[in-house]
Amino acid sequence: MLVSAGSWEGQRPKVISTWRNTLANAAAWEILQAGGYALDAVEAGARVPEANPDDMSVGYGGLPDRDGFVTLDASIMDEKSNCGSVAFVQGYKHVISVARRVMEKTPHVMLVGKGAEQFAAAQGFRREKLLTPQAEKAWREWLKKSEYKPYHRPGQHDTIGILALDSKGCICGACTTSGMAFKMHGRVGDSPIIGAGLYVDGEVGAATATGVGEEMIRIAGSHTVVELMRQGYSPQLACEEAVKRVIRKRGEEKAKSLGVAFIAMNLSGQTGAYSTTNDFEYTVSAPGILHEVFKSSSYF
Ligand code: SD4
Repeated sequence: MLVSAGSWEGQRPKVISTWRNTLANAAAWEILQAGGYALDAVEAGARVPEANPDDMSVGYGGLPDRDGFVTLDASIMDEKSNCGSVAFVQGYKHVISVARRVMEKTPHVMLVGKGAEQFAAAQGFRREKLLTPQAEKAWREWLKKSEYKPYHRPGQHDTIGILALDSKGCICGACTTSGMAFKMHGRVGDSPIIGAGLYVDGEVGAATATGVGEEMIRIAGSHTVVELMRQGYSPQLACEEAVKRVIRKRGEEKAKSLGVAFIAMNLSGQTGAYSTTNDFEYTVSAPGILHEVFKSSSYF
């Protein structure tokens, strides 16, 4: 694992994703290195953990809510600020692709719950059971104490947020998750909320988030990171300022137990990552540095 940026900074094409998402980066990279479009790259990347039953934070195999339902959230955004999102969706694992269809095939940005499921069915997506035996077992174990602590631990909540800059200079992003494990039924986090869990501005750059979504929503986190970059902050300093803003609002004591992390990339291909806690990792792919995992710097 590498700990700091190297000579690959500022190159393109480039992909950055939250956590140890090497296979997702590889899928995105395949498209980018063939000269493909960043939007196709982030969608392809996000679909990898969505299909992986061992990833218990995204798509198929995601941990359910406290009532035992797997409910998914996702969003996608392109360099022209077109965006689509779905929230509180049950029975469809590739919600990132449903979100892209919302963006491309409807006059809307966001569809939720039954309406989103109806739309997915009409678009030909296959309905399937998403609760795996492994996730059900974890839920039954949780039910014994039914203690809800919205803190994210490595390996337990690794929502994927993925940003790509293609060889033509287009920047796009995607974010997909099963949300906080054992959340209240109906709870929606930051991931499908444009500006909170994901934001892209083709003139500036992009940012995405992972962790306790309520905190990102409160400060419109990903939008904040992009606006700071617009004002001249580097992606790294922009991520740091957004995390510190959460900490200032919550106070250090409370913030210690809140996992909140941002990653960002600007149009020059410079990247940044920062977290409240010291367990956050992110994955970068660029010419000469394929799907490398980095440890993020952190406040605590
Ligand atoms: C949420 N931000 O639903 C997501 C959860 C997450 O890593 O990122 N977990 O609040």
